[in-house]
Amino acid sequence: MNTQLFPTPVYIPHHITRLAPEEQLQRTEAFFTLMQARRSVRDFSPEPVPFPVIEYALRTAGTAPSGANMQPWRFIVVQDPEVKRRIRAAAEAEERESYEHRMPAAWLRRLAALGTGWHKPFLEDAPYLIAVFRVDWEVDETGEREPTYYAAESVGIAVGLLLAALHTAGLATLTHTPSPMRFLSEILNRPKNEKPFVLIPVGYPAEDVRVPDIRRRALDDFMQVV
Ligand code: IYR
Repeated sequence: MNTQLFPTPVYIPHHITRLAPEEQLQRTEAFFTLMQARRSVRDFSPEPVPFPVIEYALRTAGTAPSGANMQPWRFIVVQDPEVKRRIRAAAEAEERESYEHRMPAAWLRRLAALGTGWHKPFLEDAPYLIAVFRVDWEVDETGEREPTYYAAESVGIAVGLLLAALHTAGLATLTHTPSPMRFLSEILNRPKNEKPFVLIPVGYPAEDVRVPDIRRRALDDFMQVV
């Protein structure tokens, strides 16, 4: 029988600055304007990026809410050119197979408008690749597996905060999901309880970068008030 006592919660005060409605509107509007300018970028400059900026953006990612506060994320920052080269080679091999054999026509038709393909030079050009892993279980003191909860949702929220923080710093990102991503676990020596979630090149956009002319849904299209 498990005789372990359940911990009692410890509460502390929490303060948030109360804003006047005009100030609230002004700030949310300003944040929207900033985020509206974010685009997924597929052409990166090799120009270096200050590492402390990456660290602060990752601290921000780590503020995300998570199931049972288990913070089921790991972020591996890749800057070693040789590791980037291996990641690119493995990603391109999988992506080539996907584009040429695995992806159904409907999917390829969707991607055609974005101009994507299996060549992934950004995996070597970008100064940093942030490989995000989802922790599916932890191992407790007795060696027992303890599951995490809502891991995908938690990591997804953390990645959203990360993209916003990097964009705030004037950096470009791509949420890249080469499929399957098992090679990332091998190349980066990750333990079995971590699953690759997404691979994020980070850097400055290449000079004269162009992005697909896509539209965002209007608010009325994705919000309903009942
Ligand atoms: N992972 C591939 C294909 C791809 C899939 C989706 I969904 C995209 O929005 C974009 C690309 C690639 O990175 O090219």
